[in-house]
Amino acid sequence: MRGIVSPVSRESGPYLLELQEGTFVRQHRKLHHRAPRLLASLLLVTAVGASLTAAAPATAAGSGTRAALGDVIPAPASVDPGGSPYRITERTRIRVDDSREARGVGGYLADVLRPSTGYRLPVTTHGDGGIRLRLAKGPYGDEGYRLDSGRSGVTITAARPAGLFHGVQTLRQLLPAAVERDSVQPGPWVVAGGTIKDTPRYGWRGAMLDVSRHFFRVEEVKRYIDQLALYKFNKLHLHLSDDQGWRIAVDSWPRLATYGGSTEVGGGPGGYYTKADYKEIVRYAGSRHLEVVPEIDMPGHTNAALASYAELNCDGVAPPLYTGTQVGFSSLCVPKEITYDFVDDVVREIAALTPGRHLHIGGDEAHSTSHEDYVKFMDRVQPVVAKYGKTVVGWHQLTGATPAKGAIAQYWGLDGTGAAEKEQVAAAARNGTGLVLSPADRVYLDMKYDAQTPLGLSWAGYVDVRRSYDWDPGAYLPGAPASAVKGVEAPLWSETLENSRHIEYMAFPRLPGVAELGWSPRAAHGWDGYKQRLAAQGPRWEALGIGYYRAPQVPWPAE
Ligand code: TNX
Repeated sequence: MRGIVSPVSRESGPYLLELQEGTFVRQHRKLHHRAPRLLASLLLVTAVGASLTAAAPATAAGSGTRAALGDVIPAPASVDPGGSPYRITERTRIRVDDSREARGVGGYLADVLRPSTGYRLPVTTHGDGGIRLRLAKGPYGDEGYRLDSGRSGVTITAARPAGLFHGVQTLRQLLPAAVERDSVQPGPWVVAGGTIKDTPRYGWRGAMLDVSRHFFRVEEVKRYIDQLALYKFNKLHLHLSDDQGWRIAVDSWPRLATYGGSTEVGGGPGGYYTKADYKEIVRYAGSRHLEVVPEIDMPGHTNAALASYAELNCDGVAPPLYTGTQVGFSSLCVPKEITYDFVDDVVREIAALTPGRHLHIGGDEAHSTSHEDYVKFMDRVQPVVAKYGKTVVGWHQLTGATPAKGAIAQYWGLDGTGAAEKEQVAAAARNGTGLVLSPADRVYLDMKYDAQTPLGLSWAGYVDVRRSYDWDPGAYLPGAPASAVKGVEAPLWSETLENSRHIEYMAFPRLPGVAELGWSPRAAHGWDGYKQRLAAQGPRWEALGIGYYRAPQVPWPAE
């Protein structure tokens, strides 16, 4: 069994070891899941499962409840209920335009609906009525859609396939939770009547997964992607390198992955993505309309690289691999030319694997790099990202250097971060740097909910469900123009998290609140209404096998 080292174990108390090999008790084939790493762990799982699944028992509670038209997360921009509902029957067809992308969305919807309804639900370009997915010009933007529901059918109209896909997520939530199960359920499958017109507030609705501190296999990443898609996230930021592990194959520097990826926090076996694995993650994310944003954290957080290649160190001596949880002790060697050969090779290879526009270069907690060196480093590295056709994203410390034109800074300070640091970020924003907001004491999903939370950290304080939802990204940073805010992102750091079960316990129920902050208009914001809609998601997660934390702030339906 892998152990967790201090300071995490100290912080996490006696529960953590019990949860180490926690795995799914109930699994679900619609979401990809892991096989238990150790057979022996199964016995333990039964015991541990009791503590975590206590949060999500296998009940069909709420599965027959009918959703009102607006009972969706994120809240739609406009909801106009009325008219007859639509009922999906064994005769329903999924009608699509004759394009590969529309067929793709239709096929995805059929995969969601077929197992639980037991209906054939052919995806076809013919006929009338039924569920229609229609691409048409209109005021929908890149991601918006319109959903019309009435006696003869449900029509989702969008200008782009991503809009159809988001409309399908809305339709899914309008159906009873039991629709998410993988065996035939009784139904009926009724969608309330009326019209939804919906378009996102922000174009960046991200989630970050730290695959470095603990490695997550491709199937585990896909499972999280499916969960993100349900709430209309559109960016998956993968933190691919850190002190504890380098997780992506780089042909020109092969030891990064084979040696630098060979362990993780606590001394477990780690792992890395081959290029084929990474492409498969990118493809799968793309099929769910998410852009993968790869991060190679530099110049700090680089012990795994420094351990793999002695020549990257200023003193020419490779440090040992690191399996602890401290930060800020490593740095690439800024004065050495080979550093920039390394960066060029890595950025080139990762850019070539990445169809998305963005490449994240980290830049946080470079405590072992002098300010002067940090600025020099960023001045040399940002043009390399541009040279390979990508837009720079960096943690907000990048604003202490000179952000490249069009760069995006990801703010991870706290509400209480000092005015000077906030002003540095706001000034960059006034100068054209985009902002993605990830305030740690709001949306760091690795922060404990409260003192009893068995996983996670608490350096930014406890973050309960209301706290993670109840703030406004548009007005968060004083002095930053609202137009600079590109959106929000929920990071999930994995010092204490080892598997999908752990991810879900920390992400649910906070993750959907971040989705709503990123998607819904400010006018739709309100904790009292939100907590009701959130509570209604509980049975859906149970149907999907998502082991969530049954937070006391949320009025979950009785079991
Ligand atoms: C801060 S936020 C970090 C990470 C840690 C995280 C743990 C940021 C850019 N750096 O290195 O994993 O806190 O919560």
